[in-house]
Amino acid sequence: MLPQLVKILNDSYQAVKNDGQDVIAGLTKNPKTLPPKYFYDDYGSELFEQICELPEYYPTRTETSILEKCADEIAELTGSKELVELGSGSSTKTRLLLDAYQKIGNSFTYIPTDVSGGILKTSVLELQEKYPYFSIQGLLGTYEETLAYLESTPAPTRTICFLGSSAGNFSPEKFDHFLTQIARSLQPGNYFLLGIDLHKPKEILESAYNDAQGITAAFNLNMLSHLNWRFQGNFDLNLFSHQAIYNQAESQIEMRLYCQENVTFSLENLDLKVNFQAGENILTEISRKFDLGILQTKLEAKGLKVKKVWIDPKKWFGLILCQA
Ligand code: AVJ
Repeated sequence: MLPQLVKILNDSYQAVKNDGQDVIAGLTKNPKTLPPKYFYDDYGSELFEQICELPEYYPTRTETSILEKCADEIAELTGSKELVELGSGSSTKTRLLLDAYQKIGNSFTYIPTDVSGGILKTSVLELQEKYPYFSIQGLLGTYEETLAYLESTPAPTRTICFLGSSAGNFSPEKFDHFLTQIARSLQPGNYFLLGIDLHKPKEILESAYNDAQGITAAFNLNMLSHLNWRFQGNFDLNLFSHQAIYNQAESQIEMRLYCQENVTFSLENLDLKVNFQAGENILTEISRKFDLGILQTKLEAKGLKVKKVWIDPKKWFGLILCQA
């Protein structure tokens, strides 16, 4: 059923023995780290949907308010016949763009891509019903797999969108490499639409990542249960606790899981044993907050010409439209 609806770019989301090299690398480092993509098993994607609705979590509703104002203009400026979205999740905000492209009335293909098969399949079904004249083609895979695929399938009028400030998860070096891959996946005249979280007071940031209901804590802890099922692990979630702090010097939220005891866990499928000392932590996510000017210079240096920028009145969030 799934392969007919959603094209699977490889088998890395089955717990095969040679997978998870990034987990091994991260957990054998000091300090320990894990890649944020492991938040998003099906339950994690569900928790993220709940985060987007939290009163403290401003990014989703701020970006939505910007899209409500500029979606028509984006559709007109780009005139694209293909919209690819990286990390599409439920594609909720994207529907504003899809509505705008529908008004233009061209033949149109939407390609949502995600690492969570569950949410991707559900959204593709819903979208196909809501937009019967669009071709909807889900791609299940990581950013790297998706961008490699896009590079091999050029399109004359393509827009790639990357919303929600997920670009904040990359270190500056990884972001640089990511933008190179984006530029390679676009032909001259194609577009890149980037949603980006901007600098703001520490208190607002820290409460957005430490919500009162504890959903963000559950989302963070769920990474360990994801690793448990994917790699036959035995992490005891009761021994870990969530922390999110804003590192002002690096302009980034840092989310960690703190281990409370001296303990060893194993991930059988990876032949890995992981020792923790009481108080030791794993860095599970950085979420960088950007300066628009610096970011624009960076994009231009990658051959992505900034065509237009939209921001909300509080200057909390920005949408940047670039052309290759
Ligand atoms: C999906 C990466 C944009 O960094 O704000 C939300 C993930 N982590 N709450 C973010 C997240 C904790 C989110 N991104």
